[in-house]
Amino acid sequence: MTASVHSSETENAKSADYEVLIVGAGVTGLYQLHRAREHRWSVRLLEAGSGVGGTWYWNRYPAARTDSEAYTYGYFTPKELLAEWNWTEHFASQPELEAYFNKFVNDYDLRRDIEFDARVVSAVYSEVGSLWTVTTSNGKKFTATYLIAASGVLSVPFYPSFPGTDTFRGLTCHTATWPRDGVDLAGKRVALIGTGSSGVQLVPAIIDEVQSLTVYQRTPNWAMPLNNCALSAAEQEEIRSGYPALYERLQRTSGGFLHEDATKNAFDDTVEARRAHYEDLWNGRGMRAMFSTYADVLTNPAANADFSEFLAQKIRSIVKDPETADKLIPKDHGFGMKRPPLETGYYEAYNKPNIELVDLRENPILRFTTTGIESADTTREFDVIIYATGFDAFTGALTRMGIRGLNGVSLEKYWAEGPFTYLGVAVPGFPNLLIDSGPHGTFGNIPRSAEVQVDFVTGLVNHARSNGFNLIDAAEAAAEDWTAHVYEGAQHFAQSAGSWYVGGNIPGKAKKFLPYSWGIPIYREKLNEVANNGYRGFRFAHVAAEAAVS
Ligand code: N01
Repeated sequence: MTASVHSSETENAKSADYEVLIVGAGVTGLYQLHRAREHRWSVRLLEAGSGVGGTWYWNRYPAARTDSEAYTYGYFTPKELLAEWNWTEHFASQPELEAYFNKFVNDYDLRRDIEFDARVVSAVYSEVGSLWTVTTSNGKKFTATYLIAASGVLSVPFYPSFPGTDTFRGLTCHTATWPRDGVDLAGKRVALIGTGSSGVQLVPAIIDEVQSLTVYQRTPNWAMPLNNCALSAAEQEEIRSGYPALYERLQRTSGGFLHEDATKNAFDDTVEARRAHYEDLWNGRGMRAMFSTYADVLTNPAANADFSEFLAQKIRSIVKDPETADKLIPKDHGFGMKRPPLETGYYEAYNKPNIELVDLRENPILRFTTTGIESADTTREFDVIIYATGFDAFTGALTRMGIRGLNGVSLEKYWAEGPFTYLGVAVPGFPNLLIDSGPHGTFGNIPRSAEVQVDFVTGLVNHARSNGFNLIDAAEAAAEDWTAHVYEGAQHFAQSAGSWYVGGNIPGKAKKFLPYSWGIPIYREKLNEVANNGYRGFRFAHVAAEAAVS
C-alpha cells in the first residue's frame, strides 16, 4: 500500500462528485444524512423509492405498524422534533410513521440532498483516488469517496417460487411492496401465504371485509398481544417531559426497548409466581416478553419450554376449534427462537366463519393455477393472493447492489458463506464501504441500534477527514475476531434454523447467524472502545487522485 498523509481534508473530494453517498432514506439513512449535514460533508442520498421512510414507505399493507413503542422508535435528536411531534398511539401505524419521516426531512430541508427513484444497481471501488462509482436504476452515475449503506436489514422482499405463479390471472401482491393506492379486498376470495409478523398483522385487519381468507401456514409463530391503545394528550405530555430519562433507559436495556432485562431465572420463582408473571407479560405492551420474562428464557431449554407452554395454553383458550388451535402452536421452536410477532386479534380471527388455515406441512402448495392455488389436499380458487413471505434479511440489500471492492471482488461472492465484517460496519477489502444497518451489528429496536452505527461511522469518517486520509479499510484479523464474537453470542439460538436470523427462510442462502445478539449496550461499548483507541482494527491511508494503490 502506498500511503502518503496530506493535510487537506477534501482534496480527494475535489475529484469525486461527493465525499459521501448514502444509500437508503429509511430511519437509518435519514439520520445519517442529518449527521452528514451537521458535519458539512458533501453528500447525496440515493433512494430506490419515490418517498422517504424505508420500511414505512414500502410496507403499507393494512394494519402495518411498529411493535416498538413509537416514542422509543423516533429520533432523540434533533430536540425540536421531540418537542413538536405527537404520537397518537403507543405503537404507530404506517401512515403516521411515513408522516413523521416526511416532517423530519421537510423541517431539516433534507429532501434537496435526496435522489429518489434511484436504486443502486452497481457500486465499484477504484483504487485510483480511492473512489466509489455508483450507478442507479434511473441511469445516473455518481462518484464519492465513501459509500455508506443504510439499505436496511428487512428491505428485500422474498417471493418463494411455486410452479405456475405467472399463470394466475387474479391479483398478486406482497405485503412489503403493497400498492400505494391500496388493494380492494372487499368481498374477495383471498389467499395469504406466510404467518410471520406481517401476516399476523394482516389477518385480523382484513378478515371482516373479505369474502373468505385462506391462510397458508408453513410454520406457526409464538405471537403475543401488542396491547396497543391511543395516547391521551396528558400521556403525550408526560412522555415529552420524560424524554431525557427515557433515552437513558433505552441506552441501558439490551434491546434498546423500554423493557428492562430480566435478572431472575425462571425456576427461582414458584409455579404460581411464574404463572402470575406470564399473565402480566401477556397483558403488557409490546416486546416485553422478549426481554423481561426471565433471564434464562432463551438459554435454558426448560425455562423456554415452561413459557412456551403458557403461550400454547393461551392459544388453545382463544381458538375455539381444537384442531386449528393445535396447528397454530409452534412445535419446532420455542418462544424467541424466531422473532415473535405481536398481534391484535390474530388468534380470535380463526373463530370467524370465513377463515381457513391450511397447514403446508400436511398440504404443501403444488402449483398456482389460472384461478387459484393447488395444494396437496385440493385446489382453492382466489381473486387475490397475498405474499407475506418475508425478506432476504440483513445481507439481501447489500449483496444485490453490485458492490465490487478491491480487485473487482464482488460482495455477494465474498459473503457467499456468510457475512464477514468488522464491527458490522466495514468489510475487509471493500475500502470506504461503511454499513449503518446490516449483518453482525444490528439488534433489537432498529433505530436505537442503527444510531450507534451511524454515530460511529460519522466519527470514523470525520477521523479520516481530519487526518487527511481518504481510505479506510478494515483489517482481516479484526474482522475474524469480530465474526467469532458474533457467533459466540449466537450459540443459544440453536432452534432458529428456519428463521431469517440465520438465513433459514431463503433457499440456498448460507445458514449463518446474522444479527448481533449481545445487546446494544455491549455493542456501543465495543464501538466506543475502538474509537477511543484511534479506530483500532482499521487501516487508514491517503491516496492521491491519480495514484494507484500498490
Ligand atoms: O416475514 P417472516 P415478515 N412457502 O420471515 C413464510 C419485521 N416486521 O414479513 O416460517 C410457504 O417473519 C414463512 O414460513 P416459515 C419483524 O422483524 C415487523 O412477516 O419460513 N410459506 C413465514 O411464515 C419480522 O420478524 C413488523 O416456515 C413461506 C412467512 O412466510 C420481520 O419483519 C411487522 C415460504 C415470512 O415471515 C419479517 O416479518 C412486519 C414458502 N416457500 C414485519 N417462504 C412489526 O410489527 C416463506 N414463507 C414492527
